[in-house]
Amino acid sequence: PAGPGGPTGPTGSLHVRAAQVLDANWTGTSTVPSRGLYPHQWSWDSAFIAIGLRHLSPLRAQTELETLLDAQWGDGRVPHIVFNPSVPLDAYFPSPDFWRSSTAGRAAGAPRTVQTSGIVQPPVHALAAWLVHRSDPGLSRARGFLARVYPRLAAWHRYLLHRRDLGGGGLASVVHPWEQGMDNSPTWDAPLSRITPAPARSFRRADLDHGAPEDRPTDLDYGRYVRLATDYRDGGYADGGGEFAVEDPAFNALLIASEHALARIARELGATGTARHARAERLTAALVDRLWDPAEGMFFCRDVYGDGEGGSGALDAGQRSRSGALDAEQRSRSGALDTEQRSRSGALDAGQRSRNDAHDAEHRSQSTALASEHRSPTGALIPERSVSGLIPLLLPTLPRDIAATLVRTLRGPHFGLGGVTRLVPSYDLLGEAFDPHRYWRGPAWFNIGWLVERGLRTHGERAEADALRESLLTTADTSDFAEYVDPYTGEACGALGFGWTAALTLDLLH
Ligand code: 9YW
Repeated sequence: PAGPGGPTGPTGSLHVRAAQVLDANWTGTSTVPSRGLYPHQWSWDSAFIAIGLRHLSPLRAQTELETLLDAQWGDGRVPHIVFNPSVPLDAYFPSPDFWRSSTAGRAAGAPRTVQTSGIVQPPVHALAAWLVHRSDPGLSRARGFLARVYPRLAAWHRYLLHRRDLGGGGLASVVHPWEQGMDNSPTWDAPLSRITPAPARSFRRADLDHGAPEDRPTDLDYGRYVRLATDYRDGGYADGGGEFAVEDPAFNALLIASEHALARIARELGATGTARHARAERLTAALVDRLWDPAEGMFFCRDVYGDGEGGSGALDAGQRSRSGALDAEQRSRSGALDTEQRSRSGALDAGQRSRNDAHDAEHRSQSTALASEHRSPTGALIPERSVSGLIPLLLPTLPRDIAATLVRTLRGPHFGLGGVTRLVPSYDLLGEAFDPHRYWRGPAWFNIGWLVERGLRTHGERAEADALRESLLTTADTSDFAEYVDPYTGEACGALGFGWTAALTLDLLH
């Protein structure tokens, strides 16, 4: 297949150039996000990269995910970075000697042979594993791919749903801004302001060797990131003792999408998957219950240790009136929900089948206990419009009126889709902290665009999805697969030849 306008650029089609980026970033067992800036394996990058790689080589895509899961900790966490031992320590900060996973993480079951970070990233992996399987089911079955990754993915979700339910309402919390993936989003400013920064001279920022300082997080941000990570490490990476805990809509929406994918995987392996689908539905209800703000027309983060009154409607009257009321006609517009696709069930031996059923039963009873024990909302919603609050559009079973409202918010003045912006900004165009070039404080990112495109398509917004797809492909092309871009102009920022930009370009071309 060719790019949007056929062959582009002197070196060939968009497809060929995207494949070249992925080849250049491939290490033999996984793909780096960027050769210069990020020379190791990153967790959610690998999931997005596998989604694109499956069109080039389903085997490489499977290997990408298996390499990451090989570094899983005994408590189920999948680390956000798996370090490449042949890369010099000073190439990236924080390096393995900062995280000290094999010693500080011993109680949490960190692997002994590979060095990793001790925090996590959004759980896109089961979704990626399912999509990778679907690209070549024959190869997947021959290699026993799903049978090998299923127990690991199940343990990963179990970790998030139990050890990370710090708010007690059934959702997973992140304990560091790096875990949510949008490092310096204005959403973190309030919860981070309570954290005493580590002194600037106590660490050296390797990121500034590769990126323009005005496009990157500030030194003060880094001081706080370092403090949070140091405290977590020094507590043996045990959960529940920290000062930062946030329930994030994108993180939880991806967990829900992955739980539905895990249900399909279970079914392919011969179990019913029903309990997992049901649990995903309960999580969707918790997401709406705890993070949806009907007056603002989007989801917000909940600061679990914040001192607001909690409940939805944490935004003040001024913020509310700036966003305007929804009119009835727009509210009633709703996209067609995709009928949930059930996977064909594959043949499995009886032993495997009963192990999977036992898994389902275990989850059913744990989730029921959770739902009945914890009900009251804790903390306060953070009144910052991050694109994270639109990502639940990805979920096919989101209530219709909520999906329709999210589409309206995307098109409205805060995100400008189909109007003033080329791509979806990471943060409110009208927000005081908006900066079109500074990392997650405004620029558009391709993984986010891909998720929004999928959400629009899922809810029947075909014309809007087609237009966004076209914009993503054109901008990936003209920006040389940039890490992120100015949402108005598409001007490239950060690293070029970025892994998930190339991978998701390939996926959109198919
Ligand atoms: C850093 C690798 C990672 C992404 C994150 C992004 C950035 C690392 O790069 O974090 O050093 O700031 O924010 O989402 O996974 O691409």
